[in-house]
Amino acid sequence: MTFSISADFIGAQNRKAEAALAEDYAALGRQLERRGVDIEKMTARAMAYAVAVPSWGVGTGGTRFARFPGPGEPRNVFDKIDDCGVIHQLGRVTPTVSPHIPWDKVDDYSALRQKAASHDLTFDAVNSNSFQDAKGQKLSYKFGSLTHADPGTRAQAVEHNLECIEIGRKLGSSALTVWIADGSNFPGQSNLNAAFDRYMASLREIYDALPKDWSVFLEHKLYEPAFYSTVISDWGSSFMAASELGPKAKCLVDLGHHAPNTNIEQIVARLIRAQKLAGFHFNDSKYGDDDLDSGSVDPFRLFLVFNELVDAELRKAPGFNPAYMIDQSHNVTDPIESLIQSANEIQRAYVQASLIDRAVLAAVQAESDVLGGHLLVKQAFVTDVSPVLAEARRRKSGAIDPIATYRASGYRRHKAEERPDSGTASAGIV
Ligand code: PSV
Ligand code: MN
Ligand code: MN
Repeated sequence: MTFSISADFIGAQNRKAEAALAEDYAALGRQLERRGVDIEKMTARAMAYAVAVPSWGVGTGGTRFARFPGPGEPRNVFDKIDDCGVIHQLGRVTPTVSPHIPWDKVDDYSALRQKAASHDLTFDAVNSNSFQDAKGQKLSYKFGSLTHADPGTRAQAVEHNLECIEIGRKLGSSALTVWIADGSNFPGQSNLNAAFDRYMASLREIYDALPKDWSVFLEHKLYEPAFYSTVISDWGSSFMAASELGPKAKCLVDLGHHAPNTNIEQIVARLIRAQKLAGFHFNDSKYGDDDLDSGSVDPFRLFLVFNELVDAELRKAPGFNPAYMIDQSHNVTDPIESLIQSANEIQRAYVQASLIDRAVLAAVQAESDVLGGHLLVKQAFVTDVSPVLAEARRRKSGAIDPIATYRASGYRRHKAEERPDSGTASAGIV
């Protein structure tokens, strides 16, 4: 028997926090009422919101300098699912897991699906990986994968993506996320347009193999590991590719994959307008693709992204159905705590953006009331909706204070005993 956190334990922890929550919830309810906002509607929205956790996020990440594994790390994808189960059990906002192949390859996918179901989890978009050489792989991706100059290497990378679709079908997923590291490190190393043409030819093969109800998410990234040019470097390249491929291809926005100071929320708005927004890899950053915890450095930017998303949702923008996923590297924290906290911050941004009266905002904008518009947005951002998030968790049998409950449960200590050979999984060190 492996250790798990019982519903009784969560109930007992919640009882200690219930009275304070009721007080805070009532006070916030009165404040919102004065602003014409019904707190119950906000709580219902919080309860309906969901974001996927990355299977690779529950292992300790690292940098190219070092990795410092924590105790009781998941040893394989089954352990990872157990950890994802705890994140959802306590936080109640992460009912899906985004797998990464080959890191999560197993012999029996129906067993993996059952394992996930035992935690009330299902699978979200499958991430392919042609940015590393897998064990026993015939041809290397050192000089590229889907855009490699050698047709054999390209064919191998295409084949890998087709295998990811097959695995995804078995797991009940309906999307493939493709991020490639292909690019160049030296001017003259690669023909910029020829590389893009090869990308299109490879993606065409993958696109044509997609099952009827599937989508392919194209993930752009400005730089790294290619430091001179990257084939799918920006939303322009991604949009060009997705447009040429067809309606099943859309553009995935990883918040860390842009130049500093880029107006990401405007990119999001444009992609919504073009019906090409696939979804997100949420994380935070200060300098580059830092993969820091969502909302930890710049929660205002996260909120402004959600301002566009909620605007699109409420006006029922055509084709708007983004896949929300987290993509972070937890190098110095307990990954379970980081993911609980990050999902909470993402959900917070969603609820904060939901506070804005869209009709009033449109009216002040129409009058060019500059500060009026800004104040409406800012007022929503500075509203502490923590009681709404806690109440949403309580009503869904989660923990009022999920990180405190996790710590009190001793889950990590138990896993350290149960997983003596941990620290070995190849989980998210990119
Ligand atoms: C690349 O930086 C990336 O963000 C891609 O989404 C990968 O799938 C992910 O990291 C995990 O390595
Ligand atoms: Mn990503
Ligand atoms: Mn990244």
